Amino acid sequence: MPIDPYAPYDDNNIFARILRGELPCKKVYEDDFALAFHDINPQAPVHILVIPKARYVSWDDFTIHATDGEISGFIRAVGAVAREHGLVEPGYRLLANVGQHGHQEVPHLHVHLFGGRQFYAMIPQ
Ligand code: DGP
Repeated sequence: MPIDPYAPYDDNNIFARILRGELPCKKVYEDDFALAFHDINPQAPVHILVIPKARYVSWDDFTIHATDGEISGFIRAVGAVAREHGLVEPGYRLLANVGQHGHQEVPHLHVHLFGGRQFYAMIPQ
């Protein structure tokens, strides 16, 4: 079920539990601002989720309430993960689902990083 974009942050969401080390993940990157790990249900040869360490429900919440340091730290982390996986030259795709129409299922901001193959139509018809 897509999340309610107006709900307060849920400290028991699955990514909060991964951040606290209560649930495992296949970690590929970590710094002060972000954690990145393989998606449990990969949609491409490379499918990594990058999440901020701080408590933000969505891209909307993040871009309203995060500090400039948190925003720049998180966005730089996304770029670093792509570089570390050799995705810059062949290219890659970023996706952030937001709320009901975006079909966001986990209520902790995450950016999907897809790579390792050619992509075509941006939105399936
Ligand atoms: P979204 O629809 O944008 O909220 O995508 C949520 C993604 O999170 C989806 O691709 C599957 C992934 N996911 C859900 N639960 C887990 C988990 O426990 N571990 C990992 N690694 N990924 C998860």
